[in-house]
Amino acid sequence: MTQKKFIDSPYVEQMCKITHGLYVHGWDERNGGNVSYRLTEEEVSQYVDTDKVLRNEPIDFDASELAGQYYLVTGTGRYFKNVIDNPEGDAGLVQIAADGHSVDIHWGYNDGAQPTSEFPAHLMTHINRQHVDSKQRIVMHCHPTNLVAMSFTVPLNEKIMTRILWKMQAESIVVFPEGLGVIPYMTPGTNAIGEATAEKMKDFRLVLWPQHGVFAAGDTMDETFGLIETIEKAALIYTTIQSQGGNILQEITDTDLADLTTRFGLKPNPEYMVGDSLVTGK
Ligand code: 2HA
Ligand code: ZN
Repeated sequence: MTQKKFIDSPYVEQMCKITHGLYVHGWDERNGGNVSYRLTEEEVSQYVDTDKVLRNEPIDFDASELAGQYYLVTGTGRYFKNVIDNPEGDAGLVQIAADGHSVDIHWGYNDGAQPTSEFPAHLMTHINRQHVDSKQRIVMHCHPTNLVAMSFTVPLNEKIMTRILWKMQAESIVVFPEGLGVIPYMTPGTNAIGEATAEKMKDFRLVLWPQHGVFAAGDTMDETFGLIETIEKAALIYTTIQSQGGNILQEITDTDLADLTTRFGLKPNPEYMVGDSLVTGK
């Protein structure tokens, strides 16, 4: 029996669709953005001979907690615009080696590419999200315009950011009841930004990288993309309000937020449920 080809698998198809979606939304210009998708041995072994390693690449931090796990990951320097036409060059299937300091490449990166420059932030996030919920399989980073713009005009404070975004549309608190985690501006592609992001990922599935972008985690590609779509829509409404003069006459009140948590059975961070009104500023 001929083995099914990994390039024809639903995992590569989903990666192509999502990277294309991120590109067409304008959230991943040029080589912006990166996505990683944890796959099980059972899923992978239907398509690739897991005993066969194409290449081994070092990683400069300890990922031994993830040893043996498989990840379909976008490549460093690659353009999301192009992944849909060239997934075997612009993405790869890697397995974390036993010592946690390198990855075995089983498929893809066929013109010499390597995993994303944000691989430390992805793997550190995967470690912490799996502690919270073993079903979490996706980490997604992109540059959503309006959310990034808010990181210039709104204090970098989790409660303030979260409450504004919750109040921009009824859907926000339903989709991200834990709110938005915020780290300081940090240099991308470093272990330090990876550690800061992963620390926030213990409590949040969305972490703002000020003046840069957002990190999101979830169970599926659709759910994780949906998180980003929802928070960016809230940020777009905020931008639009500012461009209409910024004079807010009415809002979703704290009582309305409480009613949403009751109606949808949410468990939001209680500290974010009460605070200043967007209308009166107090
Ligand atoms: O992969 O977005 O943060 C390119 C980036 C780095
Ligand atoms: Zn980025």
